[in-house]
Amino acid sequence: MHSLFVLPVDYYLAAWFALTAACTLYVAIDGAKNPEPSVMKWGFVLVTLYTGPFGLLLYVLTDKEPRPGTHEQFVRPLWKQGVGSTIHCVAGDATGIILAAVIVSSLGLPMWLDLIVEYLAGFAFGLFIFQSLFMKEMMGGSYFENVRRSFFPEFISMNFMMAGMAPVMTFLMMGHDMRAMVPTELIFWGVMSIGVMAGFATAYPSNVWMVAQGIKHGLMTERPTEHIASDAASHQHHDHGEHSGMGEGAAAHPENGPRADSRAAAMHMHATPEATSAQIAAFSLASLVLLATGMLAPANWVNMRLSAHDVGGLIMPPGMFMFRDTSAEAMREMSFADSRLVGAQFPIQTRGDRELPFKIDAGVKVFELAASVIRWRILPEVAVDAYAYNNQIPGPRIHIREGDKVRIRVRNHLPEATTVHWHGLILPNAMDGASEITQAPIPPSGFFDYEFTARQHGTYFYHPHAEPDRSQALGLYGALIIDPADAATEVRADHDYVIQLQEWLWRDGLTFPAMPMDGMQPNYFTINGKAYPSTETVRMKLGETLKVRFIGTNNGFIHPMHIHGGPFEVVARDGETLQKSARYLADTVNVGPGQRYDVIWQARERGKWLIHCHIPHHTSNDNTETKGGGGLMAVIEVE
Ligand SMILES: [Cu+2]
Repeated sequence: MHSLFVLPVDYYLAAWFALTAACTLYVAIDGAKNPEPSVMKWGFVLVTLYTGPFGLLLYVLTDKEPRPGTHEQFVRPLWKQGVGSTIHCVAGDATGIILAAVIVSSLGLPMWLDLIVEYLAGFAFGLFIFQSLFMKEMMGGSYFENVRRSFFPEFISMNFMMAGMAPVMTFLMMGHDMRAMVPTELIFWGVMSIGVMAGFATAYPSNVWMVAQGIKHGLMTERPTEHIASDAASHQHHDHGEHSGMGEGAAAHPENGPRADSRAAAMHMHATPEATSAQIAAFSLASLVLLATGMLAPANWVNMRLSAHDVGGLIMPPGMFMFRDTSAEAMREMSFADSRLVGAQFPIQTRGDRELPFKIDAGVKVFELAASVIRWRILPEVAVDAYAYNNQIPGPRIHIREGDKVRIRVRNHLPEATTVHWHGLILPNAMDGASEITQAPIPPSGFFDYEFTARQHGTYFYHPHAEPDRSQALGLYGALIIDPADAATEVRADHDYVIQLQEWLWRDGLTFPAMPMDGMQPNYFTINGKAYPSTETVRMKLGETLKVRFIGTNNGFIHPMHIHGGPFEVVARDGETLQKSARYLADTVNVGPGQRYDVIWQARERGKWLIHCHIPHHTSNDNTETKGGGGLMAVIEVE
C-alpha cells in the first residue's frame, strides 16, 4: 500500500488540497452567476484550483460583482485589470506547464530538459488554446489573427511567469524531498501550487503594464441579455452560448447592466496599442533575461541532469547538501530507508542477536538468513526504519564450532542488491561475499547459498559487502561466534556478553544511513540494537568474571569502549586468542569498525558499573541524556 503520508508536511498538504477543492467549488458556482465572459470564469476556476485560497482571494477582491449592476465599475481599476490579465495568462500557461510536468516526469527526462518542455508546453497551451481559442469569442476575428495578436503579450507574460515558477519548482523538487518529482505524491502538487503563485507574482507587473498600454485585455463585463447591434458584440454573444456551460446560470437571469461599459472594455483591446516598439522590445529582452536566470541559476546548486527516474521519490536527510555534481547514485545511497517498505515492527522488548537455529543436511549445518525492511524500536520513543536480517537487530547470532561445515542461504527482500561477507574467515574466495568481485550481488527477491567450513575459532561477524555504507549502516550485521574444537582452549568466564555497536541517523521520523560526512552524522547510537536506557543490564555476583566480546559492527567511528570498576584483561583480538604472555590489562579499548576485542572483567565491588563509549556524544540520545546517559552505555549490576 503506497501511503501518501510519510512526513508531517503531507498532512498539511492534504488539508491544503481539501481547502483548495472547497475554494474552487465556490469560485465555480459563484462565477457562473458573475457577469463576465466565460473565459474569465474558467480562468479564475483554474487559478483557484492551482492556488487554493489565494485564487479565491483574487476572485473576490477583483472580479466578484459586489452588488448587482456594479461589475463594470468594480473591475475598472488598473490593478484589477492587471489581475484579470494575469489570470488568463496563468490559467493557460500553468495548465500547460503542469500537464507537461506530469508527462515528462514519467518519461524520465533530466530536470533541465523538463523545464524547457514545460516552458514550451505552457507557452503553446497559453497561446494556441487559452488566448487564441478561448479568447476568440471576446476578441473576434479569425483564430490565426488572434494567435498573431496574442503572440507578444503571451511571450512577455509567459517569460515572466516561468522566471518565477522554474526556480521554485527546481529548488523544491530537487535536493531533499524528491517525492516532489513524482506526480503520485501530494508534495508534487504542493510544489506546483507554490510555483504557480510565484509565477503569478512575477508575471503580474508586466500584465499591468500591458493592460495600461492596450496590449492586453483585463477583466470584462458581459451580460448576455439582449441582442447588441455591433458585429463584435453579437459575435461575442453567440460564442458565449456555445462555449460556456458555466455561463448558463447567468443567462437564466437576464439583467440590464450598463452595456456601454462592457462594450468599452471589449473595445479597449482593439484600440491601437500605445506602447512603442522600443518599449515592447525592451520588455521582451528583460523578460528573457529573467527567464534565463530563473531556468539556469538553480543549476549552480542542484544537479539538473537528474530525472524523476533517477532520484524521484527519495527523501534526503535534512542536513545533507546536494551539489550541482551530486550523482543519482550518491543520492540513492544517502536517502532514507523507505518507511513505506516496512514489513514488520516490534516493541521495545524485542531483542536482536538471538541464536539462529539450524538443520543438519548430510553433515552440513544449514542456516537461513533473510534481509528485509523493518521498524525497530531502539528506545521506547524512537523506532527506526531499518534493514535487518531475520527481523532483528543485530541479526541472529550464528553460533558454530570450529570444523563445522555450514551452508547459509541468504534471501534478499530488500529494495536493493546485497551480499554477505564473513568477516575474518578463511574460506573459498567465491564464498567471500565481495560484491562484483567474488560474486554477482544478490538481486531483490533473489538468494545465494554460502558454503564453507569453519577453520578458525573466536569472535567474528557477518555483514553485507554490497554498498555497506548504506545497508550495514541501516542495520545489516550479526555476530558469528565460533567455539574452539578443543573446548579446553577457550578462555572461560562466568558470563559471556557480546556487544555490537551501531550509529543511527534518525530525523523527522525517518531513518538515514549514518555516515561520517556533512549532513549524515549520526544522532543515535546502539549496543545490540538498543540505546541506553533500553540496553540490556548484565547481572552478576561479586567475584564472578564477565567475558565481553566487543564487535565493531558499526560503520563510522572508532568507539573507545570503557568499563568502570577496574581494568579488564584483553584476551583476544580480531578472533585470535592472545598468548598468555601477550594478554594485557586495560580499561579502554578502541573498537574500530571491523575490529573485535574479547576482554575479561571481574566484579571486584558490588553495585552498578558502566560499560560505555568514551566519546560522550555517543552516550546521548539526539544530544539528550535519560537516566544518566544514552546511546552506547550499559550497566553491569553486581550483587
Ligand atoms: Cu563512541
